[in-house]
Formats: sequence, C-alpha cells, structure tokens
Amino acid sequence: MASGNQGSAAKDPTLLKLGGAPRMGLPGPAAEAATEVERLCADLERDAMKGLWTVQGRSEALSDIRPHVWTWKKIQAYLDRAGSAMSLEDSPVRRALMLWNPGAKDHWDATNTLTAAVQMMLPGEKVITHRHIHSALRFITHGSGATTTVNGGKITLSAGDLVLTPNWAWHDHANESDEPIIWMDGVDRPLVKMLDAVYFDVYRGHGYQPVVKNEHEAGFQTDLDGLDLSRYSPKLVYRWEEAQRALDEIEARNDISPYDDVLFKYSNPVNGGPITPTMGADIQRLRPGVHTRAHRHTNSAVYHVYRGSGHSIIDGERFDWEEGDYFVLPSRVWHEHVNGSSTDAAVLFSINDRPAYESLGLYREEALETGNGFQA
Ligand code: GTQ
Ligand code: FE2
Repeated sequence: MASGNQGSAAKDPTLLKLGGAPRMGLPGPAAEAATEVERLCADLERDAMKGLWTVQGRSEALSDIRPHVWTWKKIQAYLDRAGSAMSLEDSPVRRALMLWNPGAKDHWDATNTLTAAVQMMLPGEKVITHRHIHSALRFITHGSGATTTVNGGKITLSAGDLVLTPNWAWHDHANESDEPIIWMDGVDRPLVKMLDAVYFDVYRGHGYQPVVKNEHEAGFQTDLDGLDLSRYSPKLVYRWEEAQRALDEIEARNDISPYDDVLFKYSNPVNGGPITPTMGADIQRLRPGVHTRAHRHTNSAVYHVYRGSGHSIIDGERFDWEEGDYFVLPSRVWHEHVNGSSTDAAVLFSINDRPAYESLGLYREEALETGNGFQA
C-alpha cells in the first residue's frame, strides 16, 4: 500500500471520538456530560443543525472515487450492441457509453468532476444541434471523416485529433465516412452539476444550425458568444500531427517529466493557459521501458490508451492497460506509469480537472520521497 495515505489516517475512528466532559468544559461527571452531549446532538439534528465536533477529522478522507480500468474489449462489444440496438437519424441523443466509476454514489461519472464517455456514430448518422454551459471535448480514437459543427463552423476529424466545444457553443455531430467513428468525450458535467449551474438548450425546432464559416474559421473562433478567450481557447481543433510534432520536440530537447515522461499539455494559444477553465487535456508518450516516479495531486484524470500497453500503479495497486483501454485516476492518490514494451512507445491521452483546482487556488502536488520515488 502507498504510504502516507491521508484517507487511512482520516478513517481512523479514534480521530472521531467526542471530546468528553472535561474538554467540553461541561459540568458534572463525565458519563452524564457525554449523555447530555449525545442528547444535544440528537436535538440539533432535529432542528436542522449539526455539531461540528461530530464530523471533524473526516473531511480529509479520500472520496469514494476508485481507480478502475475499462477494457477496450468490453467497450467495443457494448458499442457493437448499442450500434445494432439504436440508430441515430437526426437524433437528439448521443450514443455514448459513460464510464461509471464503481465508487460513484449518486452520479454516473468517472470522477466527481469529470464525465468520460465513449461515443460512436455509424456511417451516415448525425445528431442534432444543442448547447450547454458545460465545456466538452472529443478525442477521436477510431475512424476518419467525423464532423463536429461548432458555432456555425464545421470541423472534419480523424483519429488522434482533439476538438473543443466550449461553454454555450452550439454543436452537432455527423459521420460522413463509410466506417464507424469512435471518440472519447470529456465533459465537466458533474462539477457544473455540483455548482448548480446547468443550462441546456436545443437548437430551434430540433434541427441543425447553419454552417456559415469556412474550414479555417471553424478551427479558430474568436467570436465565441462573448466568452473570454483567455479562459476558453479560440483554437478549437488540435490535429494529431501537431500533437506528435510537439511530443517529438519535447523529447528532442529532453524536457522529460519524472512523473509523466514526455507530456504535451493542450493549451490556449492566447496565453499558454488551459483549454477551458474547468477541464484540461494532455497527450503523453511513455518511451520504451519507461517507469515514471510516483507523485500525487489534487486533480483527478481519465486516461485513454491511444497506443501501446503497460500498467499504472495507483494507490499501491497495479492496473494493467492495453491499447484502447481507459482508466481513471482519483484525486490525491499516488500513481506511477510503466510502459510494458522495451521497443515501442506508449501514448496516453487524458482529461483532467486541474484548471478548476488551479483557478480556485486548490492545486497541490507532492512527490513520493520514500522508495526512491516508487511505491512499494
Ligand atoms: O456529444 O454533445 O458524452 O452533450 C455528454 C454530453 C456527449 C455531446 C457527452 C454531450 C455530448
Ligand atoms: Fe453536447
């Protein structure tokens, strides 16, 4: 197990003991005072209050979000079934399989802040225009010839491309190719839900927005419904070739992260900041045989194994992954990544909620100092 796990310390019941009479400064014998404290607690709860002392020490406990791997083999079989069972002809819904964290209690998301889903469109299918206050992004994993139209600009997408649909941007999707299109959706849905900020709007008459921009204008939009372009990237599409070139350059200048190896953060060209205020995305290359050092941080993340195979050690447990798999990293747990191949690079695409933590001043990161930086 990982050392220094805040969760196990916080779950220690001895931390939760009531103060008792002397420390509470209450009169009378300890037993009677404890009883009075118990009566007080019960009465408080009947009147919609709670003694802080009954919960102190619990807030550091880790959330119920657990590390988990969803295999491509399983996802693919379910996509096949969903493809046969439902067709998307001008559909208001999307055929997307949400990756439901086995620890999530009252929602169906990958973490407490991030929705990750695998969406498929068959040849000729299209889904109608809507918009929402959520920021969303798609990373194309299979096929070529998908289109996403964002605020009147139609963007054609191939495997390895990343496209953004920022806050309140109209968007619809189509598969104009003759093969299935599959992509990863990342959405800041649970965070926005928790903040009670959800707005959702369907385009007039369940139809489609008109395409009014050319291809170049579509991929770089500076008229995003009044959005602050320093917080929402006007660059809406990041091509696979660009990402690969960026990784090549980072590797060539030996700008290696001990925790992530060769990592490129998709960023806003206006200021180098994150692509949205709530959700970020990274692409990373684990060079052959690389075993990264362990660290932990406040943000959570969901990974897609775009190429290669290996494993990650998350909170002391080994999780193997292969091409096409997805896995989730909860907040504040130690993690390190291993490329299982000594000849081929592994490529991981991931979404994270780090921008939300950073803008709220809550981002914290810590390197593992024991075990030479590796979990036991
Ligand atoms: O394709 O517009 O997975 O609005 C979740 C919410 C996909 C979409 C999701 C969405 C979409
Ligand atoms: Fe959407």
